[in-house]
Amino acid sequence: MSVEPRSFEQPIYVTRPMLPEFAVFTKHLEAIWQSAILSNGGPQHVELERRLHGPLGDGHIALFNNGTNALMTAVKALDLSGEVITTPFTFAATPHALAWHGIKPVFVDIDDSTMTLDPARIEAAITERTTGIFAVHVYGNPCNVEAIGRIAQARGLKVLYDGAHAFGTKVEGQPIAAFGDATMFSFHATKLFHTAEGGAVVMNDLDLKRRMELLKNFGIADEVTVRSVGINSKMNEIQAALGLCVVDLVTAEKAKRHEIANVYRSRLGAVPSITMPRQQNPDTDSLQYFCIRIDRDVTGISRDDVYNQLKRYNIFARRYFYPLCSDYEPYRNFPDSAASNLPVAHRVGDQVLCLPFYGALGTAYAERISDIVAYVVEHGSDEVVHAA
Ligand code: T4K
Repeated sequence: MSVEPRSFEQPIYVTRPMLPEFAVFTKHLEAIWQSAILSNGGPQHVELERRLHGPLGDGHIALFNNGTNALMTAVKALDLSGEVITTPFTFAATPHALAWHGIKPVFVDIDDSTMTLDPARIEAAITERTTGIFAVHVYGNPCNVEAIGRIAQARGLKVLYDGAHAFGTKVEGQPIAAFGDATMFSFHATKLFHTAEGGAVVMNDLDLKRRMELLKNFGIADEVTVRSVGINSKMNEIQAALGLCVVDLVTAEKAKRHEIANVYRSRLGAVPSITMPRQQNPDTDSLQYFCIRIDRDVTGISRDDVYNQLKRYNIFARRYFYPLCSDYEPYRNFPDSAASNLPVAHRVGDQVLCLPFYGALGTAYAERISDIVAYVVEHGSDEVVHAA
Protein backbone atom coordinates (compact mmCIF):
# COMPACT_ATOMS: atom_id res chain seq x y z
CA MET A 1 0.00 0.00 0.00
CA SER A 2 1.60 3.30 -1.03
CA VAL A 3 -1.12 5.89 -0.27
CA GLU A 4 -0.93 6.88 3.35
CA PRO A 5 -4.16 6.13 5.25
CA ARG A 6 -5.89 8.94 7.17
CA SER A 7 -5.48 9.34 10.93
CA PHE A 8 -8.50 8.94 13.18
CA GLU A 9 -10.05 12.20 14.34
CA GLN A 10 -10.76 10.77 17.82
CA PRO A 11 -8.50 8.53 19.88
CA ILE A 12 -9.15 4.83 19.34
CA TYR A 13 -8.43 2.83 22.48
CA VAL A 14 -7.63 -0.84 22.92
CA THR A 15 -11.10 -1.36 24.35
CA ARG A 16 -14.32 0.39 25.40
CA PRO A 17 -16.73 -1.07 27.95
CA MET A 18 -20.07 -2.46 26.87
CA LEU A 19 -22.81 -0.31 28.36
CA PRO A 20 -26.48 -1.22 28.65
CA GLU A 21 -29.30 1.21 27.81
CA PHE A 22 -29.24 3.73 30.63
CA ALA A 23 -32.95 3.12 31.35
CA VAL A 24 -32.29 -0.61 31.81
CA PHE A 25 -29.65 0.16 34.42
CA THR A 26 -31.80 2.75 36.22
CA LYS A 27 -34.59 0.16 36.62
CA HIS A 28 -32.16 -1.90 38.67
CA LEU A 29 -31.09 1.22 40.55
CA GLU A 30 -34.73 1.95 41.43
CA ALA A 31 -35.02 -1.52 42.94
CA ILE A 32 -31.85 -0.93 44.94
CA TRP A 33 -33.12 2.46 46.17
CA GLN A 34 -36.41 0.91 47.25
CA SER A 35 -34.73 -1.89 49.15
CA ALA A 36 -32.02 0.37 50.63
CA ILE A 37 -29.73 -2.68 50.47
CA LEU A 38 -26.47 -1.46 48.95
CA SER A 39 -24.05 -4.27 49.78
CA ASN A 40 -23.36 -7.45 51.79
CA GLY A 41 -24.93 -10.01 49.48
CA GLY A 42 -28.23 -8.31 48.60
CA PRO A 43 -30.73 -9.40 45.94
CA GLN A 44 -28.74 -8.09 42.91
CA HIS A 45 -25.68 -9.98 44.15
CA VAL A 46 -27.66 -13.18 44.65
CA GLU A 47 -29.21 -12.88 41.19
CA LEU A 48 -25.89 -12.15 39.45
CA GLU A 49 -24.26 -15.15 41.11
CA ARG A 50 -27.13 -17.28 39.78
CA ARG A 51 -26.95 -15.83 36.25
CA LEU A 52 -23.19 -16.36 35.97
CA HIS A 53 -23.54 -20.13 36.17
CA GLY A 54 -24.47 -19.97 32.47
CA PRO A 55 -21.11 -18.62 31.21
CA LEU A 56 -18.93 -19.82 34.12
CA GLY A 57 -20.34 -23.31 34.73
CA ASP A 58 -21.72 -25.29 37.64
CA GLY A 59 -18.95 -24.64 40.16
CA HIS A 60 -19.47 -22.53 43.28
CA ILE A 61 -19.15 -18.82 42.53
CA ALA A 62 -17.89 -16.16 44.93
CA LEU A 63 -18.24 -12.55 43.74
CA PHE A 64 -15.69 -9.84 44.55
CA ASN A 65 -15.22 -6.09 44.28
CA ASN A 66 -12.33 -6.57 41.85
CA GLY A 67 -10.26 -9.35 40.33
CA THR A 68 -7.12 -8.60 42.32
CA ASN A 69 -8.89 -8.92 45.68
CA ALA A 70 -10.47 -12.10 44.36
CA LEU A 71 -6.99 -13.50 43.64
CA MET A 72 -5.60 -12.41 47.00
CA THR A 73 -8.52 -14.00 48.80
CA ALA A 74 -8.13 -17.20 46.78
CA VAL A 75 -4.41 -17.42 47.58
CA LYS A 76 -5.24 -17.21 51.31
CA ALA A 77 -8.22 -19.56 51.11
CA LEU A 78 -6.08 -22.16 49.32
CA ASP A 79 -3.47 -21.76 52.07
CA LEU A 80 -0.64 -21.21 49.60
CA SER A 81 2.72 -20.39 51.17
CA GLY A 82 6.48 -20.56 50.52
CA GLU A 83 6.94 -20.60 46.75
CA VAL A 84 4.37 -20.72 43.98
CA ILE A 85 5.18 -21.33 40.33
CA THR A 86 3.79 -18.72 37.97
CA THR A 87 4.26 -16.98 34.63
CA PRO A 88 6.09 -13.71 33.97
CA PHE A 89 3.82 -13.00 30.97
CA THR A 90 0.84 -11.54 32.81
CA PHE A 91 -0.55 -8.42 34.48
CA ALA A 92 1.05 -7.15 37.70
CA ALA A 93 -1.88 -8.47 39.77
CA THR A 94 -0.80 -12.10 39.27
CA PRO A 95 2.59 -12.09 41.09
CA HIS A 96 1.41 -9.34 43.45
CA ALA A 97 -1.39 -11.59 44.73
CA LEU A 98 1.35 -13.96 45.93
CA ALA A 99 3.95 -11.46 47.10
CA TRP A 100 1.31 -9.53 49.12
CA HIS A 101 1.02 -12.68 51.28
CA GLY A 102 4.80 -13.06 51.59
CA ILE A 103 4.86 -15.88 49.03
CA LYS A 104 7.67 -15.96 46.49
CA PRO A 105 6.49 -16.06 42.88
CA VAL A 106 8.80 -18.40 40.94
CA PHE A 107 8.79 -17.41 37.28
CA VAL A 108 8.76 -20.21 34.74
CA ASP A 109 8.90 -19.75 30.97
CA ILE A 110 5.88 -19.87 28.68
CA ASP A 111 4.86 -21.84 25.63
CA ASP A 112 5.38 -19.88 22.41
CA SER A 113 2.04 -20.71 20.80
CA THR A 114 -0.40 -20.35 23.74
CA MET A 115 1.75 -17.79 25.61
CA THR A 116 0.74 -19.58 28.84
CA LEU A 117 2.91 -21.38 31.42
CA ASP A 118 4.94 -24.16 29.76
CA PRO A 119 4.18 -27.39 31.66
CA ALA A 120 7.44 -28.94 30.43
CA ARG A 121 9.36 -26.41 32.54
CA ILE A 122 7.37 -26.65 35.76
CA GLU A 123 8.97 -29.77 37.29
CA ALA A 124 12.47 -28.27 37.29
CA ALA A 125 11.22 -25.27 39.28
CA ILE A 126 9.56 -27.29 42.08
CA THR A 127 11.39 -27.24 45.43
CA GLU A 128 10.42 -28.44 48.90
CA ARG A 129 8.94 -24.95 49.51
CA THR A 130 6.59 -25.10 46.51
CA THR A 131 2.91 -25.23 47.45
CA GLY A 132 1.14 -24.41 44.20
CA ILE A 133 0.98 -23.59 40.52
CA PHE A 134 -0.61 -20.28 39.57
CA ALA A 135 -1.12 -20.17 35.79
CA VAL A 136 -2.82 -17.57 33.60
CA HIS A 137 -5.20 -18.16 30.69
CA VAL A 138 -3.59 -15.26 28.80
CA TYR A 139 -6.01 -13.41 26.45
CA GLY A 140 -8.44 -16.26 27.25
CA ASN A 141 -6.11 -18.88 25.66
CA PRO A 142 -6.55 -21.91 27.90
CA CYS A 143 -3.42 -23.19 29.64
CA ASN A 144 -2.50 -26.82 29.11
CA VAL A 145 -4.85 -27.74 31.96
CA GLU A 146 -4.41 -31.50 31.57
CA ALA A 147 -0.61 -31.39 31.90
CA ILE A 148 -0.70 -28.87 34.76
CA GLY A 149 -3.30 -30.99 36.56
CA ARG A 150 -1.14 -34.11 36.19
CA ILE A 151 1.97 -32.40 37.61
CA ALA A 152 0.00 -30.89 40.48
CA GLN A 153 -1.53 -34.20 41.40
CA ALA A 154 1.77 -36.06 41.25
CA ARG A 155 3.54 -33.43 43.39
CA GLY A 156 0.69 -32.61 45.79
CA LEU A 157 0.38 -28.98 44.66
CA LYS A 158 -2.66 -26.70 44.55
CA VAL A 159 -3.62 -25.14 41.21
CA LEU A 160 -4.99 -21.61 40.99
CA TYR A 161 -5.86 -20.20 37.58
CA ASP A 162 -5.93 -16.52 36.74
CA GLY A 163 -8.74 -16.47 34.21
CA ALA A 164 -9.05 -12.66 34.22
CA HIS A 165 -9.44 -12.81 30.40
CA ALA A 166 -11.27 -16.13 30.13
CA PHE A 167 -14.95 -15.29 30.61
CA GLY A 168 -16.87 -18.06 28.85
CA THR A 169 -13.78 -19.99 27.67
CA LYS A 170 -14.38 -23.73 27.30
CA VAL A 171 -11.94 -26.62 26.96
CA GLU A 172 -13.26 -29.77 25.28
CA GLY A 173 -16.81 -28.70 26.05
CA GLN A 174 -16.11 -27.99 29.72
CA PRO A 175 -16.10 -24.51 31.27
CA ILE A 176 -12.54 -23.42 31.97
CA ALA A 177 -13.32 -23.18 35.71
CA ALA A 178 -13.81 -26.95 35.85
CA PHE A 179 -10.00 -27.25 35.96
CA GLY A 180 -7.75 -26.59 38.94
CA ASP A 181 -8.74 -25.82 42.53
CA ALA A 182 -10.03 -22.33 41.72
CA THR A 183 -10.25 -19.89 38.80
CA MET A 184 -10.47 -16.11 39.03
CA PHE A 185 -12.36 -13.98 36.48
CA SER A 186 -11.95 -10.20 36.29
CA PHE A 187 -15.01 -8.05 35.70
CA HIS A 188 -13.04 -4.82 35.23
CA ALA A 189 -14.42 -2.23 32.78
CA THR A 190 -11.85 -3.38 30.20
CA LYS A 191 -13.16 -6.95 30.24
CA LEU A 192 -15.69 -8.56 27.92
CA PHE A 193 -18.17 -9.01 30.78
CA HIS A 194 -17.79 -6.31 33.42
CA THR A 195 -19.29 -4.75 36.54
CA ALA A 196 -17.14 -1.56 36.22
CA GLU A 197 -14.82 -3.12 38.82
CA GLY A 198 -15.40 -6.65 39.99
CA GLY A 199 -14.41 -10.26 39.81
CA ALA A 200 -15.27 -13.80 40.77
CA VAL A 201 -13.64 -16.99 41.90
CA VAL A 202 -15.19 -20.26 40.73
CA MET A 203 -14.35 -23.51 42.49
CA ASN A 204 -15.72 -27.03 42.80
CA ASP A 205 -15.13 -27.55 46.52
CA LEU A 206 -17.95 -26.27 48.75
CA ASP A 207 -15.62 -25.93 51.77
CA LEU A 208 -13.36 -23.68 49.72
CA LYS A 209 -16.34 -21.55 48.69
CA ARG A 210 -17.30 -21.21 52.39
CA ARG A 211 -13.73 -20.12 53.25
CA MET A 212 -13.75 -17.58 50.42
CA GLU A 213 -17.06 -16.10 51.61
CA LEU A 214 -15.70 -15.89 55.15
CA LEU A 215 -12.43 -14.26 54.12
CA LYS A 216 -14.02 -11.67 51.84
CA ASN A 217 -16.20 -10.49 54.76
CA PHE A 218 -13.58 -9.85 57.50
CA GLY A 219 -13.61 -13.54 58.55
CA ILE A 220 -16.97 -12.93 60.22
CA ALA A 221 -18.94 -16.15 60.74
CA ASP A 222 -21.82 -14.57 62.69
CA GLU A 223 -22.52 -11.57 64.91
CA VAL A 224 -20.27 -12.81 67.68
CA THR A 225 -17.74 -15.00 65.83
CA VAL A 226 -14.75 -13.88 63.77
CA ARG A 227 -13.10 -17.04 62.59
CA SER A 228 -10.15 -15.84 60.48
CA VAL A 229 -8.11 -12.83 59.44
CA GLY A 230 -10.29 -11.64 56.59
CA ILE A 231 -10.60 -8.53 54.47
CA ASN A 232 -13.49 -6.67 52.87
CA SER A 233 -13.60 -7.61 49.19
CA LYS A 234 -17.36 -7.88 48.65
CA MET A 235 -19.08 -6.88 45.43
CA ASN A 236 -21.72 -4.22 46.10
CA GLU A 237 -25.28 -4.06 44.77
CA ILE A 238 -24.60 -1.35 42.18
CA GLN A 239 -21.77 -3.39 40.66
CA ALA A 240 -23.99 -6.48 40.64
CA ALA A 241 -26.85 -4.53 39.02
CA LEU A 242 -24.55 -3.36 36.22
CA GLY A 243 -23.44 -6.95 35.76
CA LEU A 244 -27.05 -8.11 35.44
CA CYS A 245 -27.53 -5.60 32.59
CA VAL A 246 -24.21 -6.37 30.87
CA VAL A 247 -24.53 -10.16 31.01
CA ASP A 248 -27.46 -9.97 28.57
CA LEU A 249 -25.24 -8.20 26.02
CA VAL A 250 -22.32 -10.64 25.95
CA THR A 251 -23.50 -12.92 23.12
CA ALA A 252 -24.13 -10.02 20.73
CA GLU A 253 -20.85 -8.38 21.72
CA LYS A 254 -18.94 -11.57 20.97
CA ALA A 255 -20.56 -11.82 17.53
CA LYS A 256 -19.40 -8.27 16.74
CA ARG A 257 -15.89 -9.00 18.03
CA HIS A 258 -15.78 -12.10 15.87
CA GLU A 259 -16.54 -10.00 12.77
CA ILE A 260 -13.81 -7.54 13.73
CA ALA A 261 -11.37 -10.42 14.25
CA ASN A 262 -12.21 -11.66 10.75
CA VAL A 263 -11.44 -8.21 9.30
CA TYR A 264 -8.06 -8.06 11.05
CA ARG A 265 -7.35 -11.62 10.00
CA SER A 266 -8.13 -11.09 6.34
CA ARG A 267 -6.40 -7.69 6.03
CA LEU A 268 -3.31 -8.36 8.13
CA GLY A 269 -2.82 -12.11 7.68
CA ALA A 270 -0.49 -11.70 4.69
CA VAL A 271 1.55 -8.76 6.02
CA PRO A 272 5.17 -9.86 6.39
CA SER A 273 6.37 -10.05 10.02
CA ILE A 274 2.83 -10.16 11.46
CA THR A 275 1.55 -13.36 13.08
CA MET A 276 -2.16 -13.65 13.79
CA PRO A 277 -3.65 -15.09 16.98
CA ARG A 278 -5.26 -18.50 16.54
CA GLN A 279 -8.77 -18.50 15.05
CA GLN A 280 -11.29 -17.99 17.86
CA ASN A 281 -14.74 -19.47 18.17
CA PRO A 282 -17.34 -17.30 19.98
CA ASP A 283 -18.90 -20.43 21.52
CA THR A 284 -15.70 -21.58 23.21
CA ASP A 285 -13.36 -18.56 23.37
CA SER A 286 -13.66 -15.34 25.33
CA LEU A 287 -12.63 -12.97 22.50
CA GLN A 288 -11.14 -10.74 25.16
CA TYR A 289 -8.19 -9.39 23.17
CA PHE A 290 -6.94 -9.49 19.58
CA CYS A 291 -3.21 -9.67 19.92
CA ILE A 292 -0.90 -9.82 16.90
CA ARG A 293 2.82 -10.52 17.04
CA ILE A 294 5.38 -8.52 15.08
CA ASP A 295 8.69 -10.21 14.40
CA ARG A 296 11.41 -7.62 13.92
CA ASP A 297 13.73 -10.19 12.34
CA VAL A 298 11.49 -10.46 9.26
CA THR A 299 11.38 -6.83 8.09
CA GLY A 300 13.48 -4.90 10.59
CA ILE A 301 10.33 -3.18 11.95
CA SER A 302 9.91 -3.71 15.66
CA ARG A 303 6.69 -3.97 17.63
CA ASP A 304 7.66 -0.74 19.38
CA ASP A 305 8.07 1.05 16.04
CA VAL A 306 4.52 0.03 15.13
CA TYR A 307 3.13 0.82 18.60
CA ASN A 308 4.65 4.32 18.53
CA GLN A 309 3.67 5.07 14.94
CA LEU A 310 0.06 4.01 15.61
CA LYS A 311 -0.24 6.68 18.29
CA ARG A 312 0.45 9.28 15.60
CA TYR A 313 -2.68 8.00 13.84
CA ASN A 314 -4.64 8.30 17.10
CA ILE A 315 -4.63 4.53 17.67
CA PHE A 316 -3.71 3.47 21.20
CA ALA A 317 -2.86 -0.21 20.93
CA ARG A 318 -1.41 -1.85 24.05
CA ARG A 319 1.64 -4.04 24.70
CA TYR A 320 -0.01 -6.55 27.01
CA PHE A 321 2.25 -7.86 28.62
CA TYR A 322 5.41 -5.83 28.28
CA PRO A 323 7.55 -5.48 30.31
CA LEU A 324 7.42 -8.93 31.86
CA CYS A 325 6.48 -9.12 35.55
CA SER A 326 9.90 -10.66 36.21
CA ASP A 327 11.41 -7.29 35.23
CA TYR A 328 9.32 -5.30 37.73
CA GLU A 329 11.31 -3.80 40.61
CA PRO A 330 10.04 -6.14 43.36
CA TYR A 331 10.92 -9.25 41.33
CA ARG A 332 13.83 -8.51 39.02
CA ASN A 333 16.57 -9.62 41.41
CA PHE A 334 15.13 -13.14 41.81
CA PRO A 335 17.42 -15.76 40.24
CA ASP A 336 14.53 -17.16 38.18
CA SER A 337 13.83 -13.67 36.78
CA ALA A 338 17.05 -13.82 34.71
CA ALA A 339 16.35 -13.34 31.00
CA SER A 340 18.26 -16.57 30.31
CA ASN A 341 15.59 -18.48 32.31
CA LEU A 342 12.71 -16.90 30.36
CA PRO A 343 13.76 -16.70 26.70
CA VAL A 344 10.33 -17.43 25.21
CA ALA A 345 8.55 -14.94 27.48
CA HIS A 346 11.07 -12.26 26.50
CA ARG A 347 10.60 -12.95 22.80
CA VAL A 348 6.81 -12.94 23.12
CA GLY A 349 6.82 -9.83 25.33
CA ASP A 350 8.84 -7.99 22.67
CA GLN A 351 6.45 -8.99 19.87
CA VAL A 352 2.89 -8.66 21.17
CA LEU A 353 0.54 -5.84 20.28
CA CYS A 354 -3.14 -5.84 21.27
CA LEU A 355 -5.18 -4.01 18.64
CA PRO A 356 -8.41 -2.11 19.41
CA PHE A 357 -11.01 -4.81 19.93
CA TYR A 358 -14.58 -4.14 21.07
CA GLY A 359 -17.95 -4.45 19.39
CA ALA A 360 -18.70 -0.73 19.07
CA LEU A 361 -15.50 -0.31 17.04
CA GLY A 362 -17.31 -1.72 13.99
CA THR A 363 -15.81 -3.42 10.96
CA ALA A 364 -15.26 -0.18 8.98
CA TYR A 365 -12.92 1.13 11.68
CA ALA A 366 -11.25 -2.28 11.92
CA GLU A 367 -10.56 -2.04 8.16
CA ARG A 368 -9.03 1.43 8.59
CA ILE A 369 -6.92 0.25 11.55
CA SER A 370 -5.70 -2.75 9.53
CA ASP A 371 -4.70 -0.49 6.63
CA ILE A 372 -2.79 1.80 8.97
CA VAL A 373 -1.02 -1.15 10.66
CA ALA A 374 -0.08 -2.59 7.24
CA TYR A 375 1.14 0.83 6.06
CA VAL A 376 3.22 1.37 9.18
CA VAL A 377 4.82 -2.08 8.89
CA GLU A 378 5.61 -1.37 5.23
CA HIS A 379 7.11 2.04 5.96
CA GLY A 380 8.89 1.05 9.12
CA SER A 381 10.23 3.58 11.54
CA ASP A 382 10.60 6.30 8.87
CA GLU A 383 9.02 9.60 9.74
CA VAL A 384 5.55 9.22 8.27
CA VAL A 385 4.10 12.39 6.78
CA HIS A 386 0.46 12.48 7.73
CA ALA A 387 -2.41 13.20 5.43
CA ALA A 388 -4.75 15.84 6.88
N1 T4K B 1 -4.89 -10.89 36.10
C1 T4K B 1 -4.77 -10.52 34.81
C2 T4K B 1 -4.14 -11.46 33.85
C3 T4K B 1 -5.23 -9.27 34.38
O1 T4K B 1 -5.10 -8.89 33.09
C4 T4K B 1 -5.83 -8.40 35.33
C5 T4K B 1 -6.30 -7.10 34.95
C6 T4K B 1 -5.96 -8.85 36.66
C7 T4K B 1 -5.46 -10.10 37.01
C8 T4K B 1 -6.58 -8.01 37.74
O2 T4K B 1 -7.99 -7.86 37.57
P1 T4K B 1 -8.71 -6.50 38.14
O3 T4K B 1 -8.27 -6.32 39.56
O4 T4K B 1 -8.32 -5.35 37.24
O5 T4K B 1 -10.19 -6.87 38.05
C9 T4K B 1 -6.20 -2.73 32.44
C10 T4K B 1 -7.14 -3.08 33.57
O6 T4K B 1 -7.18 -2.08 34.57
C11 T4K B 1 -6.88 -4.40 34.18
O7 T4K B 1 -8.13 -4.84 34.71
C12 T4K B 1 -6.45 -5.45 33.17
N2 T4K B 1 -6.08 -6.68 33.77
C13 T4K B 1 -5.30 -4.93 32.34
C14 T4K B 1 -4.84 -5.94 31.31
O8 T4K B 1 -5.75 -3.77 31.65
P2 T4K B 1 -4.66 -0.71 32.01
O9 T4K B 1 -3.78 0.07 32.93
O10 T4K B 1 -4.11 -1.14 30.71
O11 T4K B 1 -6.07 0.02 31.78
P3 T4K B 1 -6.39 1.44 31.18
O12 T4K B 1 -7.07 2.25 32.22
O13 T4K B 1 -5.20 2.01 30.49
O14 T4K B 1 -7.51 1.04 30.10
C15 T4K B 1 -7.20 0.60 28.79
C16 T4K B 1 -8.11 1.36 27.84
O15 T4K B 1 -9.45 0.98 28.07
C17 T4K B 1 -8.06 2.86 27.99
O16 T4K B 1 -7.10 3.36 27.12
C18 T4K B 1 -9.46 3.31 27.60
C19 T4K B 1 -10.32 2.09 27.86
N3 T4K B 1 -11.17 2.26 29.06
C20 T4K B 1 -10.67 1.97 30.31
C21 T4K B 1 -11.47 2.13 31.41
C22 T4K B 1 -10.94 1.80 32.79
C23 T4K B 1 -12.44 2.73 28.91
O17 T4K B 1 -12.86 3.03 27.77
N4 T4K B 1 -13.25 2.87 29.99
C24 T4K B 1 -12.82 2.58 31.25
O18 T4K B 1 -13.59 2.71 32.22
O19 T4K B 1 -5.13 -1.95 32.86
